[in-house]
This record gives sequence, structure tokens and C-alpha cells, in this order.
Amino acid sequence: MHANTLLLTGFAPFGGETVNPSWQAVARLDGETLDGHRIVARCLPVEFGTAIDALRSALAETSPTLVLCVGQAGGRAQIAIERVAINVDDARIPDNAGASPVDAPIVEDGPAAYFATLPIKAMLVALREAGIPAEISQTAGTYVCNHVFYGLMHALRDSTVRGGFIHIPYAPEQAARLVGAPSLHVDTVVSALRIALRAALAHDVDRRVAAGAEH
Ligand code: PCA
Repeated sequence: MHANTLLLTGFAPFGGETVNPSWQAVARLDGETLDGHRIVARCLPVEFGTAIDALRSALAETSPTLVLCVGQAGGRAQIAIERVAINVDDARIPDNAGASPVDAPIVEDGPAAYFATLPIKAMLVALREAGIPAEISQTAGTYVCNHVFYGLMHALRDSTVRGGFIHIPYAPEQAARLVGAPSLHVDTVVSALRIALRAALAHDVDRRVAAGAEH
């Protein structure tokens, strides 16, 4: 295994979709070398529990120095760099195995939340400078993406490995069926992920730039 591995994950399709642009984008980066680091891409199932098991296996197999998980956030208009993962599952729609947990902790007696340890502001600035619409998101929801993000940060809690999560909009072919939904082409998402990863590698300490929200 390469000395410096970046683990990137995407998700399987869910919610009646036949594609998930998170995996389409992440798969295209598999095997690429970025600033001396080799990217390994994995696809996670959209299933509570099993998704974290798959992530933990990938962490054990690849011993990455940095981890970025990516998921589809239908309805969002920009690349959304997530700030925080919370310790709750509350499923509005069943996962791909039919499970719909409600108000269940992800880790019994775990902390209420974990912050991403990637330099989210540096990543945001780099994306905007490259002309890619991006935002800091203050919630990753309470479905499988937040579940995986929390599981990731819990797994990394005592290590120096940095981790974070990015939500992406629908791909245009999905939005074409959902009149009015915002979308971003997968080519743009692939570029965005490269830019975000480069910024993360270049910044051990985050930039101090306002990107909060009033609601
Ligand atoms: N998006 C879902 C789960 C998988 C995905 O790509 C979410 O935002 O929770």
C-alpha cells in the first residue's frame, strides 16, 4: 500500500434513484495521484450500521492519512462542506435495507457531535476561487450520510488522521426528471473534489473566514 493514501468514499443509489453522483465522481478519482498522495475510492451502502462497518473495513485496509466521505444531497444547489456530525439517526425514508431508525444514537454514550477535522474554510475558499459554487453546511442531516460522517469521526477520534464530509447536488440527469431541482455536472464535482483535497493537504491549520449562517 502506498505510504500516503487518501480514502474517498461515495454511496450507492437510494431513494428511488438509479445513480448516485457521489459514487460517480469518487470512482473517477480512484487510483489518481494527487500531490504525492494516492486516492483510493470505495462505495458505501446506503444502510445504517452496514455503511459504518464498510467504512471501518476500508480504514483498516488502506490506512489513509486523510479521509473524505461524499454523499448526494438532492435539493442543495452547491458543494456543501459539512462542519459537524451529530449522534442521532432519524430516517424520513427507509434505508436500502428497509431500516428507519427514529431518534436512535449512532454510538451509545458517544458525544453529541464531532466536528470535521479537515480545514473546511480553506476548502471553501479554494472552491470559490476556482469558480465552483460552495458553502459550509451546518448540518449533514440525520440520515445515512450523517451516520457515516459521525462513524468516521468516532473511528478517528484518537488518531491524527483527518476526516470530513462533503454533500453534492443532484447530477443534471437526475434533476431533469425533477423539475426545478438544482444540479451540478459530475465533471464539475470531480474537479471540486480535487480542489478540496488539495486545499486540505495544503492546510494543517484552517483559514479564518466567516461562512456561518443565521438559520
Ligand atoms: N445521501 C444520503 C445517504 C447517501 C447519500 O448519498 C444522505 O445525505 O444521508
